[in-house]
Amino acid sequence: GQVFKLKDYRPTDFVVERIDLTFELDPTQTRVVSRISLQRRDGVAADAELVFDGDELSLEGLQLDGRDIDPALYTATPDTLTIRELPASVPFEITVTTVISPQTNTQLMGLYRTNGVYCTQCEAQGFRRITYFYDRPDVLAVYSVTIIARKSETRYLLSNGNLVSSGSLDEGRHCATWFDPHPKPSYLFALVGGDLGLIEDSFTTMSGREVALKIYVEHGKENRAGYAMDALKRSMKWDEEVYGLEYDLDIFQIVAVSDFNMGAMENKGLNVFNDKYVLADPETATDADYANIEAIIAHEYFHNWTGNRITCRDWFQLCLKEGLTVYRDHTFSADQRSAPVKRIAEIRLLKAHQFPEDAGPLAHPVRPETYREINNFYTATVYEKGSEVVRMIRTILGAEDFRKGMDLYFERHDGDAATIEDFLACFAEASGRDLRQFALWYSQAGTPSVSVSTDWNEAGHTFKVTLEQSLAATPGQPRKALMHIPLAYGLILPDGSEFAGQPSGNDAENGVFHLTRRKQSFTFTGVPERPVLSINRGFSAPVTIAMEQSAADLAHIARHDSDGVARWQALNEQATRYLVEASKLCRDGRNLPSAQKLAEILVATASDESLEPAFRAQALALPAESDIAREIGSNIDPDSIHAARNAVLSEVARFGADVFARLAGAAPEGAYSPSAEDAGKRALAGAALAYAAIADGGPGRAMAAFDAADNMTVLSQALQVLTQSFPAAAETADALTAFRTRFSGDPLALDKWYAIQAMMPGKTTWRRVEELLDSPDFDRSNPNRVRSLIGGFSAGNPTGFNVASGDGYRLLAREVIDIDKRNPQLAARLLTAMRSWRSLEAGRQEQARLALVSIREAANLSPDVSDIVDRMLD
Ligand code: HT7
Ligand code: ZN
Repeated sequence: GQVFKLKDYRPTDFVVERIDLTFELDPTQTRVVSRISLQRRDGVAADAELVFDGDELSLEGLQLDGRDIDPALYTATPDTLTIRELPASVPFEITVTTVISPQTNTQLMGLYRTNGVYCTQCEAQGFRRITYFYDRPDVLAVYSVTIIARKSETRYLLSNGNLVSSGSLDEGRHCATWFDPHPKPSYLFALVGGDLGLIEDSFTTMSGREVALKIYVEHGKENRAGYAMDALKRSMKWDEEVYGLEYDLDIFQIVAVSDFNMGAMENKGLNVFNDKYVLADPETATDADYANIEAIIAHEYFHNWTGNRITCRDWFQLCLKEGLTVYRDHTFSADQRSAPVKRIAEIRLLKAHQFPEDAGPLAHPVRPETYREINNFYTATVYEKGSEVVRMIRTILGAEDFRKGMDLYFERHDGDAATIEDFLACFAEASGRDLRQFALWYSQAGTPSVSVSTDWNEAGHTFKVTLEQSLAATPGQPRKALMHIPLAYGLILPDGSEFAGQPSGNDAENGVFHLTRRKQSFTFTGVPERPVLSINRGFSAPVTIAMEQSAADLAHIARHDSDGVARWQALNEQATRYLVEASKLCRDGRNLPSAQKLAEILVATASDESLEPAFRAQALALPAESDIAREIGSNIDPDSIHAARNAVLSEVARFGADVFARLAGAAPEGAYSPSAEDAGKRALAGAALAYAAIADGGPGRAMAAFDAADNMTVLSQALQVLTQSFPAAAETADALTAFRTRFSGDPLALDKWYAIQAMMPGKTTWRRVEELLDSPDFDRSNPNRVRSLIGGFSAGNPTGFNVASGDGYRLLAREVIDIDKRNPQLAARLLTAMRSWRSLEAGRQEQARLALVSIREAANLSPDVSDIVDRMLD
C-alpha cells in the first residue's frame, strides 16, 4: 500500500469556500448532491487538475456551474474524481452526485445504518465514502445540509450547526436544512436521521447566551441519559471557568448509537456517541461506566475548541487535537473527582497500553512521520502519551505561563488548521523558554529510561542525585537524541517531613529536575539527615526509572510522601518488584520467598481510615499479570506470572483476612449514587471482597454478595470474584446463568457477561470463547459485542489467550480474518493485542508467529490489517 509522509505535505490547488449538501435518505439508494464553490489558489498553474478523494463511490452526475461536464474532461474511479480544464481565475461551482447504500455499509465509516438509524462517521477519511471531495483536514468550508427522508422512519433529521428550516414533503417525506457558520474540515461533518427518544435541557453561557442541549437515544432509554446530560453541563461550565472558552452555536446535540467503531465523535455541534458512553443507570452501569461517560462527554465537548475551532493541518498532527484534548479531559475529571486517584488510574492505563506499544513493533512517535493507514494511528501513543507531553509542558512552564500559552494558541490559531510547531511556538513565546529540545517528545518514539543513583555524605550533610537518560532504538529510529525530561522530586527526611532546600546549579526549579544532558548531578547541601528520594512524583514524565531503592525506603515514601500519587507509586513499585521476582522463581520451579512485608503494608494501607477509600482500593489492586509481564520484558511465561500473583494474593488475603472481611461488608449509605465518594467506597469493598473470598477458599461470600447486590457495580464485582477465583464452582455457573437471564434484553449489560467470561483464566477458556462466539446473541457486526468477547479474551486474559498450544492465537487470527471482511478498522484494532508477541517464551512465540503469518497470507486483507500484521512481523 501507499506510504504517506509528513514531509510531503502541500496545500490543495483549489480553495473551497462553501459546500451545500442534499441527502435523500434511503437504505440502499441514498442520493447525495454536493454543490461546492471553488477557486484556483493563487499561483497554481492554469492547467492544474482538480483531484477529489473517493472511496468505493460511483459518480451519478457532474456539473460545472450548473452544466454537465463533457466526459472527456473528467475521470471518475471509486477512489478519485479528476476534473480537467477548470476556470483559471474566477470562482466556480462543481456539483457532484453520488448514490450510496448505508444499509450495506458494514465498515461503519461514512453514512451507515445502526438499528434503523442513519448516522455518519467521517473521521478520519469517511466523508470520501459519501461524496467526492477534498477529504483532508486543512480544507475548511462552510456547510449547509438539507436532508430529505421518509417521516415514518426518521422522526429527527439532524446535522451540524443551527436548524434553518424544516417541513413536510409529498409521499410521506419530510426535510430539514441545517447551516453551520463555522468553517470546518469534512471529518467533522455529521448527519443523523432516525426515530429516537429525546431528552432536553439548556445551558446559559458566560456571556448569557442560551444553548439548547439535546441527547437522542433509543426509545425507552431516555431515563438513562441523565448522567450524560449532567456531565455535559459540567463540562461546558468547566471550559469557561478554566480556559475562558464558551460554546459557539445555539444548539449542542448528542446522538447515542449502538454500532460504533470508537468511543465517540466530536462532529461540530452534533456529537455521535457509542451508546456505552451515554447510557447509565445503577442497574446496568458500573461506577467505572459512569466515570467513562463523564470523561468522554467532556472530551468530545472540549474538542469544540481543541480540534474543531483549531483543527489539524494534516493527520500527522493528530496529537495536536487528541493529546491536548485528553489532557483537558484528564484535568477536568481530576477537578470533578479525587485528583490523586484519577492520576493513579491514568498512570496505570499509560503503563498498560502505551508502554507496551512504545516497546514493540508498533512503536511510533506521538507525531508519526509516515503512515499507511491513518485509522491505525488512533493509538495510546497519540492520545495518552500525547496528553503526557502536554502535561510536561505545564510542568516545565508552570500553571501561569501554560495558561498564557493556551490563550495565545486560541487567539492566534482560531479558525486554522495548525501544526505541532504552531502549538509549541505559543508556549515558547508566552514563557520565553526554548522548547526545541522538548519538541523531541513529538518526534522520537520509545519510552526513555532514567537511571537514578544517590550519594549521602553523612559528614558533609550533602545529598547528591545523579540521573542518566537513555532511549532504545525503535522501528525506523536506530539512533536517538537526548531528551528534555522534567522529573518532579522530593527529599523525605526520617521524620517524614520534606527537605526544602534547593540543589546546586540551575537545572532544578520548583521541585523539578530538568534532565537535558545524558548525565546530570544535583547536589543538596545542609541536609540534616539522610533523606529518601521520591522521584518522578506524580509521574511528571512518561519514563521508566531504574533505581536501587531499598524496600525500607519505598515503605518510607509510601507512608510519608506529601504527594498521594507518589505514595501509591512507591507501593506499586514494591509490589511489582516482588511479583517480578516471584514469577521468575515460579518459572524455574523454585519456592517463593515470604510476601509478609508486602502484605503488612497493603493491609495497613487498606485499613488506614485517614486515607480516602478510593485510594485504599487502588493500593490493594496488585499490578496486573500484564504489568508484571511488561516489567519482565522477555522470555515471558504467562502461567508462572499467574501462579506467582495468585500466591501473593493468597498470602495477603490470609494475612489481612479480618480486615478484608470487615471492609468487604461495608457499603455507602442510602440509595446508589455515582458520586466519586460512593464509588470509592464500593471500590474498596469490592477489592476487599476479592481478598476475603480467597481467604475463605470458597465461593460462598462472593455468591451472597452477588445475590444481595442492588447495583451493577457490586453485581459485576461479585461475578468477577466468582469467575476469577472459583471458575469451576457450581455457584459461578449459576451466577453466570442468572446474569444472562436477567440482562438478556440489555445489550450493554450483556456485553459485560461476555467480557467477564472471556477473561476467565486457564487453558480451556478459548473453548468457552468459541462456544460464546456461536451463541445466538453474539452479533459479529456490533463492535461493542466483538470487543467484549474477542478483545476481552485477547487483551484481558494473559493465561487463556497465551495458552501454550497456540489455540488462543489461532482463534484470534480466524476472527480477525473474518471480521476484516466487514469492518477492517475493528479487525486491525483487535489484532494489536498481539503486539508484544516477541517478548513471549520461545514456544508461544512460534505459535504466535504462525498465527500472524496465517493472517498475512489470507486473501483480500484490508490495508488496515495488512499494515498492522506487516509491522508486527517485520
Ligand atoms: N476524534 C474521534 C476519533 C474517532 C474515530 C477515528 C477513526 C474511526 C472512527 C472514529 N470514531 C471517532 C474520537 C475522539 O478522540 O474524540
Ligand atoms: Zn478526541
